[in-house]
Amino acid sequence: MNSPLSPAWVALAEHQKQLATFRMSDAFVEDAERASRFTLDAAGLVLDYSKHLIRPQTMSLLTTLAAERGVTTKRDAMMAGERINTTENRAVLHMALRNPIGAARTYAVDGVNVAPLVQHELAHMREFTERVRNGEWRGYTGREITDVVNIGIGGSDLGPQMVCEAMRRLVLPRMTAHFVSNVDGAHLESVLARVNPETTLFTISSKTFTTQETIMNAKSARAWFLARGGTEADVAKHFVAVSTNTKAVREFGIAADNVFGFWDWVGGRYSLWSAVGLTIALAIGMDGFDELLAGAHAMDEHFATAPLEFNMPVVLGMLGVWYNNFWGTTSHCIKPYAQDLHRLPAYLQQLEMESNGKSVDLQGNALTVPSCPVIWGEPGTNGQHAFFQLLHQGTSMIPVDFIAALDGGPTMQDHHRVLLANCFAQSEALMVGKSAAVVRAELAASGMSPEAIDALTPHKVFHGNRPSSTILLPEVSPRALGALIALYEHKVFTQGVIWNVNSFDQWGVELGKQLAKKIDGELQSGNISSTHDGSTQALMRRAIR
Ligand code: G6Q
Repeated sequence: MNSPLSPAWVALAEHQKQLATFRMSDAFVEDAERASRFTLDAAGLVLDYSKHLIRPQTMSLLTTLAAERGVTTKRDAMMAGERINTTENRAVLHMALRNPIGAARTYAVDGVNVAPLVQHELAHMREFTERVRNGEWRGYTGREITDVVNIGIGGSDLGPQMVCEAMRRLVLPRMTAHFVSNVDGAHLESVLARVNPETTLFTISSKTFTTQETIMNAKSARAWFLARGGTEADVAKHFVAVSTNTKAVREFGIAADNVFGFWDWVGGRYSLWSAVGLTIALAIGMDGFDELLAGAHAMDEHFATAPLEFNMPVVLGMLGVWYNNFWGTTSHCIKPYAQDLHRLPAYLQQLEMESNGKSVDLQGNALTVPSCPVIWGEPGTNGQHAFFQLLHQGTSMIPVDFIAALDGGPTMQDHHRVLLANCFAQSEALMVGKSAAVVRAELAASGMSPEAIDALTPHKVFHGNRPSSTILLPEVSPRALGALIALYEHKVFTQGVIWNVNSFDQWGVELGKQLAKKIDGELQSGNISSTHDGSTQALMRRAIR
């Protein structure tokens, strides 16, 4: 199990060589069923993966690999509450957060069903968010809350922010959600400049409640509040916390009733479904939040039950492995053709790269094959006027996920048609390309001289045969978004199993934190330690004023 160079791995490497001259466009001509053969429907989403460098045999070989690596047994172990996050000795049960009351499946840790804990916290969230939204909960001068400022970073920021942006249309009209994550004071300052202390609620979201950035921003926000008329006694009306560390929250001065909890079996980047989603629920209401959970749950059930070959997250994961490990690609582009999903690439960067950006396997051995690629992207159509040049004509092949909603909402429907046209055109262009013969014919028809045609043709050729998936949502609704996020969560899990890494720890973020603490102490005291390298010492000297 340690070595990925199993029979299925070797067979895939062999198979890849046979595809050296494979052209996707030809495959569509040869196989009239190709589009439907390589399309899946699950939890309301559609995945078209026909524009990939695959034949049916590719998918069966990849499925054999996934099975051989234990995707099914490990999935079941995760869902059974086993402590699969071995380096932190934790279970991984974010699925339990979206398991509805009365569901056939139960999630338990150490034999204890976690549903009552989850339902209790959801009820607390409902009770609180309804009071804030209906105006019963008021600020210290008796005014309704109009602004929520989520202070958190990483997993306590990216998910809630991404969802709030995506659910723009559902946000309570009088409410604005703001997000402060960066320790750079500019972030907090720019948000505070837009809000009024009398009508602002701060949600301090931190699993550990020790994160430097969050605690510093929270303290500065409290100082701002106190300096603008609020008293210590008023803090309870304007500051609530989401954390597993109730002791630290109390020490910060937040009332026990205003603390929303979650559990160590919820990883930071998998936590938007917990009380970490409080800002989402404040913005769109608890019914909308429940819809988000329902969409994710539908995808969980699909992931838990569909055969590997027809399992949408597994297929997405296997395709990623196919390019990463057999075609040598090193990055993967996320292209939401939905402005409301503009934070999705950033969210997926964390989900994928923090989960699978590892170089040792679960047993601590160095990986012998590459793991997670670089995940990046921007919403379409903007990227088309920027980096798509490289996607179409650059020297590297970069697989793309196109994500679009079929219904763009009631307004500006002509915009939505043009948006979808661009989305579909890009995946087609990446695959079909444009041959030299076609370029020449076009240039000749424009009246260009033969010499000029010779000179220009190589620049206008698109080799094509570049892979992409297209994921369609019915609309950017909480339910569809829930399913989409869960799709990627389980994709990441699948890949983690195939690479045999722990997708649920993140030790790689520790060293920088340690050094920052040390350097900050030295910047404060002015005593720069000679244990730093010459470059760091010189940079520090420049920073001391
Ligand atoms: C996510 C990571 C990380 C974490 C932040 C914030 O999986 O663990 O992004 O969410 O470092 O941590 P706290 O919520 O503890 O402040």
